[in-house]
Parts: sequence; C-alpha cells; structure tokens
Amino acid sequence: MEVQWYPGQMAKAKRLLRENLKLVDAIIEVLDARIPSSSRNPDIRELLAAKPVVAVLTRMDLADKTATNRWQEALRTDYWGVSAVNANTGEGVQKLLQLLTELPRAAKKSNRPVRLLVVGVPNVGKSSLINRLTGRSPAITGDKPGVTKDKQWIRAHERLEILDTPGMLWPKITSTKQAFALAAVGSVKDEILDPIQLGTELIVYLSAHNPASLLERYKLEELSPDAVEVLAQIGKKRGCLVKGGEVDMETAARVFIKDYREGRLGRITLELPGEDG
Ligand SMILES: Nc1nc2c(ncn2[C@@H]2O[C@H](COP(=O)(O)OP(=O)(O)OP(=O)(O)O)[C@@H](O)[C@H]2O)c(=O)[nH]1
Ligand SMILES: [Mg+2]
Repeated sequence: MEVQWYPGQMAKAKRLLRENLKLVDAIIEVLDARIPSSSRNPDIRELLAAKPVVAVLTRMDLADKTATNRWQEALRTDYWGVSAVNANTGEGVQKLLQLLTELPRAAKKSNRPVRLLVVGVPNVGKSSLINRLTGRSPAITGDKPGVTKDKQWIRAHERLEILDTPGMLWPKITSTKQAFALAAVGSVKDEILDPIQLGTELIVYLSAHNPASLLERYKLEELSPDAVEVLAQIGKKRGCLVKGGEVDMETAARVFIKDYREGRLGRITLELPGEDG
C-alpha cells in the first residue's frame, strides 16, 4: 500500500514516468476490473498519448463477468488494446501476451523486442502482472547502445521486454464516489480511512445494487435500511464482539471490507461504463 500522496511526490512520480516513457515502445496501464474508471489517472493522459497504451483489467476473478465484458468494449475506444486477467492465477495472460506481440515498435528498423512499461495506481496488481508476464525469468540488463544503463529489462516473450519497475500513478480523487471506489478496492492507504465509514458506504452500495450478496454471505433474513445496523449484524455473524457481547464495530468493518476485497461476497463490480466516474 502506498503512502498518502503529496504534490511533491506526484511531481516526482510524473518526472520518473516521463523519463521511463522515453525508453519504451508502449505502455500497459493496469486498472482494477471492479473500478476501471476510478482507477484511471486522467492526469497522465497527455503524457501517455505519444505511445500506444494497452489497458489491462486485473482482478477479473473478483469482477462481474458481464460488466468486465462491457468495460473491455467501452475502453477500446480509448486504448490501443484492452485485456482482462487474473494476475494471481495467470488466467487471460496468454491472450494478453498475444496482443502485446502485435504492438508496433517505436524504432521500426531495430530488431530488438518491443519494450513496455507497466503503470497504475497503488495496489492494482502491477507487480503481480509483471511476474505473470515474465514468468519470473531473471532480469536482463539493458546496457545496449542508446539505452540508459541502469534500467533492468525482463523478457516476457522473445518479442517483448518489460521494464522491471512499474510506474506508480497517484489515485486521482475528484469525487466522493471515486474516493469510495478506490478505498473499497484498497488503492488508498487504509490508515487514512475510517473503516466504519467505508464499511457502511459499501453496505449502502450493495443494499442498492446487490442485496443478495449481503443476505447470502451473512445469512441475514432482511436488510435494515440503516447501514450501521447491518454492519452490527455482520459483526455479530462474524464474531466481532467485545466483552459483554457488544459488537466491535471497527473490527466488524475491517472484516467486512476484507470479505469484499477478497471476493467472499461474490464477483461485484462497483461502476459501469457510461456512469459518471
Ligand atoms: N484476486 C486477485 N488478486 C490480485 C490480482 N492481481 C493482484 N492481486 C492481489 O492484489 C494485491 C496487490 O498486488 P500487487 O501486484 O502487489 O500490486 P501493485 O500494483 O504492484 O502494488 P504496489 O506496488 O503496492 O502499488 C496482491 O495481494 C495480489 O495478490 C488478481 O488478478 N486477482
Ligand atoms: Mg508493486
């Protein structure tokens, strides 16, 4: 999990990104399949515009299948290519590799492999994806003419090399809805979150969009319109109690958020194409 972002850090991240962009032919922007819109960083659009960008939706195993298909379709207008993967198991990675080998090289005459940089907001699956694409093969150094010497390239395919360090993008938070989405999937620092607030917001969202996920997971008879009450019921079911039988609300909220993040409530996407990000 990344630290809180300050203007100085953002400027530094942007500078590093600008430097690394010069070295590559194309970019992979990693997005969380449950919040593809909120996990994009619009600040860097114009920076990336010079090279082809492939959107990779990670955590497809945690997202609604139909929603992921719709997102892939919708994102195709903005990206050179779009793919969805489970970066833990490798599902979808072969298809992505196939797509990546079709990328054009910036320097047409050279015979070297296509070079890629992976970018994305914190905790979105950048490192997992790089490991999946490269099969953890040993890093190869890029000390060839015209390439900065201290960069490590990892071979992903005979025609592909990936820069070993991903580019960190800061979450761009412009609305409470977006703050909620990024917090729900774990891309903002947990320490700056109020778990009870996030937990109750997630309950409000699920009560409206997917009440069955709550009813089934926690074996509830019905959902109270009061999210705090629902959180207390969840805490009871999950054994988050303090002496005297009272529910420990903060622990209940943390357990509930973890349940969502790990897919124990089902495959639930939090935003759909066309909604305001
Ligand atoms: N279920 C599931 N979990 C994933 C997937 N991709 C990544 N994860 C998990 O998400 C967490 C974060 O993954 P990382 O690869 O470390 O993410 P990152 O973007 O490199 O994170 P930072 O470097 O901290 O910004 C890990 O616990 C991964 O196992 C996926 O496709 N499905
Ligand atoms: Mg990482």
